[in-house]
Amino acid sequence: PLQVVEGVRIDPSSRLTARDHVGVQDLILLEEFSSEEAFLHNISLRFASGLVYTYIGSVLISINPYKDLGLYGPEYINRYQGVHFYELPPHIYALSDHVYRAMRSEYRDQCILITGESGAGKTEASKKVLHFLSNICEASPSVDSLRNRLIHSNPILEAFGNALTLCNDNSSRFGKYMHIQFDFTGTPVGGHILNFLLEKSRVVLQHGGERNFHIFYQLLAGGRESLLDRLGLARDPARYRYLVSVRCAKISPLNDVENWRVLQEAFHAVGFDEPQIETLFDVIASVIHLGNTRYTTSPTGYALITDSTEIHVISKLLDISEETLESALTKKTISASGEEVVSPLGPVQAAHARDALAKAIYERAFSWLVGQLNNSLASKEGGRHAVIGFLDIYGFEVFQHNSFEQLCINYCNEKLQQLFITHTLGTEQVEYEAEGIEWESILYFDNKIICDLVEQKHKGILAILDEECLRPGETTDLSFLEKLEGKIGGHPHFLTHKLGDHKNRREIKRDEFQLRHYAGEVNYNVKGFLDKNQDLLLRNLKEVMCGAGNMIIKECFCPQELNEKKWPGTIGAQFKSSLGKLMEILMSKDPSYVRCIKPNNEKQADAFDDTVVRHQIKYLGLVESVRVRRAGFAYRRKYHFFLQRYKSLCPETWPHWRGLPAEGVTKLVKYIGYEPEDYKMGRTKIFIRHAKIVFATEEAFEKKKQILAAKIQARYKGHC
Ligand code: AD9
Ligand code: MG
Repeated sequence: PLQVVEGVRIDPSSRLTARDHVGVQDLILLEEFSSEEAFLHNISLRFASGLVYTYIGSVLISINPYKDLGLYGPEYINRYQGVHFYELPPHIYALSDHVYRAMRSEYRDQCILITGESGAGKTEASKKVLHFLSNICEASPSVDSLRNRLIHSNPILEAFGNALTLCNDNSSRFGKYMHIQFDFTGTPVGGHILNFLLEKSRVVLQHGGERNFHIFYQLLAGGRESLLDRLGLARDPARYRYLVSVRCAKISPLNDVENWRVLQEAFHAVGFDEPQIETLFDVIASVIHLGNTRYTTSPTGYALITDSTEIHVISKLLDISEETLESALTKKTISASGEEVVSPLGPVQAAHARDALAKAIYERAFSWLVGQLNNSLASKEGGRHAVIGFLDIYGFEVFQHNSFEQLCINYCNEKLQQLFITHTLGTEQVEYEAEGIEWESILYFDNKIICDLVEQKHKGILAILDEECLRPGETTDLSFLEKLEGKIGGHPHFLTHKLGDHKNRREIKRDEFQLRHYAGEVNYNVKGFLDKNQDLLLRNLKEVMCGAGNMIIKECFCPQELNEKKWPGTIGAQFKSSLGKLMEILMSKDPSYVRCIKPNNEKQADAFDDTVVRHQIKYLGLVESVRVRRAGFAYRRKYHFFLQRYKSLCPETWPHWRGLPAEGVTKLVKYIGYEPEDYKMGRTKIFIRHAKIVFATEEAFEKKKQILAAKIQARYKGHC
């Protein structure tokens, strides 16, 4: 037992950590630490008691409860403020507070990386972080106003960037990195949002059982009669081709009317004015009408628009000429040797051009919206700010049919896993070295090999796709597949139908390739890859849009674009480059992790599917994370911090220690009874092997505080 002054004796085996008394709240404390079963058993036990949060050291594991646990009210925000990380049961607020304190104490940028598969709870977690951080300091008119704008930016982003998918009723279809800026007093002064690759193919096509972006349905369900009249829209989404997927029979569980109301409130809170909102809905309505623009085929085989009702409405909404729009939707202009040649489009090409326009309008309007939010959140104060960023991106996903979008999404998740590995498993070793501490290394799966497979220059899948897109002559999606087979056929994480060896693997169709991702095998259908990667919008359509009177369209399509010689690159190349920049941003900050886990695939409350969870534990590398922490030292503290906190436990260090902090810590831990094998002294920190020692010390500190408080009170009474 630890010997502590004034008769306080602590037994380190008393599991002081288990303050919520179900399983262990930090998985590092598991007896059978290396077993996946013990891990699973512990979190399922906790889940059954409504304890959805558990730590692995400073990493927070969060299991989606799929129900309201009443854990996030103002009383929780108060409770978790300024409290030491391990003193209360694990919570997303504890992590947020920890990050905030870390930012304040050293005024260093922090980031919180929230990862997990689709539906695991990332977006909800990011909202909790935002909520906590925007409520962290004393109310003042400027703080309240910023808080209001920060909180209300979410419903806007979700309405336009989220959709119902088979994995998640409110699935993020774009990546979001948001940061809050703080001044040197720790007061939030501004915010900024970076958005990544919106899944714009959804605007024109959704898979069975899925929906388009929420905003379309919210507008039809919640918009006032007069608004819909002005936009020329009817209430029933079934009338609009873009809003009803081929086999979409699912009744939405979402409350579109209520969400529309929340959205209107949000628009006003972030400072949109009425004309802006009206113009935005003109744009959204024009996309819906574009979807209903139908073509017939002329006797010569070209596309004709016979019913120009839709063209008429769109022209009015976007303030463009009806004739030019109709012409641009049925013909294309090619410049050849200084001359312009106009050629009519076939019906398939025309439909394609129309869909490309709808996608471009929606995507650019979305970016415009993010730009507006950023204007509203921008800090008015100059000077240096420290930031806390948090990343909420689309999670790893596998559907029956996976396309280019899933490849981008899953590649992005590979990159985040890579970051986690480097930071938590790799840096551990670096820190021990820097501090001069010996340790034994642990094996873990490093997914760099898969990141390389996708992104490597010249040899990676994206590079091969670009090459195929740029190769003159007849290239098709299938020729791309063949090229892949030829170039990366031997890669251990790549397989096609032709390459064989399908043992224990998902069946691969002839037009698919399979990647063995860190999180599982995914078959990608190559149909549409070339098109999606090139993302061509016919020049005439761009020209029409550049001439629009609608202010948002005007801002989204600028005439310079028509003259620009420099091509921005393929979608794949742009995505790779923006991910690269994101990684740089994240690497320049101190990271904290939230690993979200989905308890079942049915979006059900109170259902914990062992197989589903076990799979996630495995691929997230969680057991390895525990092992790494256990093999080394569970906890570490800078000497001065450790001494500052616990100095009252030793008469030699209390109330002041005048020597070097490391010497004070040595005196202190010897006095309270640490055994030599319990800890090691590094260059700047004390490393403590088992967390239970820290908790025992923490408990002793609590008791000591009580004793001291009682003494002070007694003295005070004596005086009276
Ligand atoms: V995706 O990759 O964007 O498709 P996410 O973001 O990981 O996914 P999301 O946060 O949207 O998942 O959570 C899915 C649903 O689970 C939410 O709409 C809630 O209904 C439910 N959820 C998630 N977290 C919580 C929670 N802490 N408490 C209650 C939750 N319900
Ligand atoms: Mg999400």
